Amino acid sequence: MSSVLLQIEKGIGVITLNRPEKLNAFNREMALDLQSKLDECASSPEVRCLYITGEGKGFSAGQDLTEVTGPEALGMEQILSEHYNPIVTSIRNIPKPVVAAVNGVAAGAGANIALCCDIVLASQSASFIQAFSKIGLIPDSGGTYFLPRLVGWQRASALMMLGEKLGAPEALTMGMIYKVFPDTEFKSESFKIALQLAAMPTKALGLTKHALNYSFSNSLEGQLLTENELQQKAVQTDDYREGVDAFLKKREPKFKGQ
Ligand code: LHQ
Repeated sequence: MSSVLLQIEKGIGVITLNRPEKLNAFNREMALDLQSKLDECASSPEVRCLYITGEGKGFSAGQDLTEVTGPEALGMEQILSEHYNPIVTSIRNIPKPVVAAVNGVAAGAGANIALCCDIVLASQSASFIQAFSKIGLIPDSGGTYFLPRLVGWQRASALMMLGEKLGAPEALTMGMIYKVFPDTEFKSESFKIALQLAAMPTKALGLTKHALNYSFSNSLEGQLLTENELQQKAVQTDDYREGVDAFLKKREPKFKGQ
């Protein structure tokens, strides 16, 4: 069985991290497998939204720590440059919405991969841990980039230094994630959001994501120029024409992602 599963259904690329006996901790095979599944979703015209979740009771416990010890251990540089950095870069650059459906514990790189997604949903019993400080590391996989932007400097700093487990409801209050659903309804409710996204104007969502990627590092003038440039692309899509036509005719739009 593959360590990452991909199923394409109803316009959604459902990616399932699949090492449940290790709480979906990342070994090299799983990291490379996730990269190739992300690439497949990026290039498939059938996929209009990605939905990343974990098999079993965890989302992901981050790096498989059995792979970083012993004579066969992979080097830190290799792990970051070949495993996590390409995953985070890919998620940010795929011009389609990516939902993280955090079904259980998300620790270390597992937490930060979830947090770099466009919409982060969690089950009531899920939790987030910046586990790095507990083993003498600094947060990686984009954690020092995304977390302060999501929750503010002070909270990010405390979460990263203390390495405390944060429950989903508290993560929601902090603005770290978008929504929390009861465990029993989590799968269906989170999937509903993915279905909604998959029926939307995909190109406009991809361009929105592109604009957001620059938002925290651009000046106002620069960001206005970026919006202007990206809106020129949005206005040329079939979905834009469909959206305006549907509004004027008081009917429901049928977006095709084109
Ligand atoms: C694991 C793991 C795991 C292996 C649970 N590895 N087996 C980048 C570059 C290079 C080096 C290092 O890392 C990085 C990035 C990172 O991600 S650093 C952070 C790495 N992750 C952690 O430090 C988290 C370690 N895990 C935990 O603290 C706990 O397992 C959490 C809090 C995630 C869950 O606790 P529990 O719900 O109590 O589950 P558990 O601890 O009983 O774990 C279940 C099994 O999964 C257990 O195996 P066993 O055979 O005893 O049943 C664990 O050993 C295994 N597991 N995390 N990262």
